[in-house]
Amino acid sequence: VSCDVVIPCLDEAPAIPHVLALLPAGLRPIVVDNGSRDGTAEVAAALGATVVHEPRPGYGAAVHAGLLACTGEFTAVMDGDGSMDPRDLVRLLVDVAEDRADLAVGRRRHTPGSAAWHVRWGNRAIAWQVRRRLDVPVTDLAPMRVARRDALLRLGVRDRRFGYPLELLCRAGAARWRITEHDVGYHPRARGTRSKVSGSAAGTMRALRDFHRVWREVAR
Ligand SMILES: Nc1nc2c(ncn2[C@@H]2O[C@H](COP(=O)(O)OP(=O)(O)OP(=O)(O)O)[C@@H](O)[C@H]2O)c(=O)[nH]1
Ligand SMILES: [Mg+2]
Repeated sequence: VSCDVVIPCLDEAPAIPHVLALLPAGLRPIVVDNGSRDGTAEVAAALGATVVHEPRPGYGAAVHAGLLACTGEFTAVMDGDGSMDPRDLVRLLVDVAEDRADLAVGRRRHTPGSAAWHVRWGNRAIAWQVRRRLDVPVTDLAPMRVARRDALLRLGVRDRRFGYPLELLCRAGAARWRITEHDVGYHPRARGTRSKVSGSAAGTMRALRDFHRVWREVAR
């Protein structure tokens, strides 16, 4: 199977070597950077990753740019901050490659210090809404995921900020995709890196605003 791994990164230079080192053989890393000031792009390129530069800021913008750069049959997406283990992608990829799922997603199993209680609780509450309203069988917000590249392109997720994973789940549910969810490890982000989303009040507010916009559109 040919699979690209899109890794959105903003100032993750201290984390990226370990992430790339743990990537299972055969999976091709595509690091998407937009404006890192700590040399993330250079570090990733020196280690053999394809580096894509996206001018627009935002998690969704980075993920979308990475998807456009993918060439393999399958596309995986995971964070580059050291909180996730790329080896967990294998079980997800197998589900899609063996056609048991159209979308395989991770369900974070937190280790101490990986996320504050309000973040875990918030994610779970939103996932519960997705389950209830859209009948999508998930308990987390698809922090790590694998699908076929052409199917992802056709799905047409429009969010370019932090509502991207939520919109993806909503659209996949509406399209009646078969979705499987597997436990994946979740660890404290790498030392020397900084939280962009859930670790600060501003990041959390941004994410909540983006989630609300996605809900409004889904309701429509
Ligand atoms: N290219 C790019 N990557 C981003 C952007 N925002 C976040 N990321 C990356 O997306 C991933 C998730 O962001 P995090 O800051 O770890 O968000 P989080 O996991 O909710 O927050 P923590 O719990 O603090 O780790 C990381 O790999 C980030 O580097 C962005 O604007 N551009
Ligand atoms: Mg993180």
